[in-house]
Amino acid sequence: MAGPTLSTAPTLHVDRNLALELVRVTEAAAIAASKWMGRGDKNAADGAAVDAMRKAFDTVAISGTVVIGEGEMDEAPMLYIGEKIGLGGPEVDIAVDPLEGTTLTAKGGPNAMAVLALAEHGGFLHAPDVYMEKLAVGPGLPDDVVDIDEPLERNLRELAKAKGVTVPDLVVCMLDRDRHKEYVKQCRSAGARVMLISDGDVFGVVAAALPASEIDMYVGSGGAPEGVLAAAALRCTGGQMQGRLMFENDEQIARAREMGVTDPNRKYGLEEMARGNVMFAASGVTTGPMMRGVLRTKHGAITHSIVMRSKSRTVRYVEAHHDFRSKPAAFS
Ligand code: VTB
Ligand code: MG
Ligand code: MG
Repeated sequence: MAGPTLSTAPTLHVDRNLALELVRVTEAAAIAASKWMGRGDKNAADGAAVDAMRKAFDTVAISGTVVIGEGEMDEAPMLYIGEKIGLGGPEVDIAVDPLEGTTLTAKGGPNAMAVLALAEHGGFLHAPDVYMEKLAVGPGLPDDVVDIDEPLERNLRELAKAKGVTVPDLVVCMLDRDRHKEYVKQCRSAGARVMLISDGDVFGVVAAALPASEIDMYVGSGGAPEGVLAAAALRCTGGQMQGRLMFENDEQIARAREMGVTDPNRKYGLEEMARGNVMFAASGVTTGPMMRGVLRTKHGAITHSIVMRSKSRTVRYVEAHHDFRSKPAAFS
């Protein structure tokens, strides 16, 4: 069996009403993080989001196990890997990034969001906290139109052909990092346009699959946990994604093996990262092309979220007006 921890066939039916419950969780995290927007303290912003998300989960009717979380039990007091969360209900696995884009939040930059995904038990790749090399494109394209093992230039050519456009029409998004210099060079010399983002590749990957976004392809390395979260979203929107874990030393490989990764060089497809019925929810902390951030009002806040389910493939945008005078403290 090649894939890690994917041997249990997911059978549970996940209630669609859960989708709205999940949005309440990301809303709570986003509201909490938004208090720290632009205040230069990324750890405080992260802590506030984690705390709020953890409390909000207590009101959700699931028997959840965190499989992608804030770290190991001894380093993360809340939402640690293996933690049981929820009121009780269907057995599900949970992937969270309570504040995806802590630096973005601290600096008031775009696209910070509170993110989570849910799968039936065994549905998520148990990704360790290492980098993952990622490649993603949107829906409606021939299978394997791009491949992480092919040269970027060839992927761009094939993608343009499949979309009926030319390479200069394409926009490729990646994290603005020195390690991506070669990709930038290759994209530009092929004629494609490059969108460099300072942080937040869940946004980059998901945006590549959203019809209203100008991003045609996402490429490059970022967090593996973020890769699994983005894969959950792409299972709902349609789109293609490949990922490969990147290890810097034997210790990381040993740790990954403990988490069920049998082949450290494996190229993961979308279904190997997020399998069976999955749901994805995210709420904007700061405004970006995908979602607006939290707007604080006289007595509350307005939040903007996206929630989707793989089963129906419905993508919902939820604008919520919160009145803190009539809400428990955890949600304000
Ligand atoms: C990545 C990316 C995230 O942080 O983990 C990045 O996936 C950290 O990358 O979306 P570096 O080590 O290169 O700084 C984010 O951008 C934000 O959590
Ligand atoms: Mg985080
Ligand atoms: Mg993150």
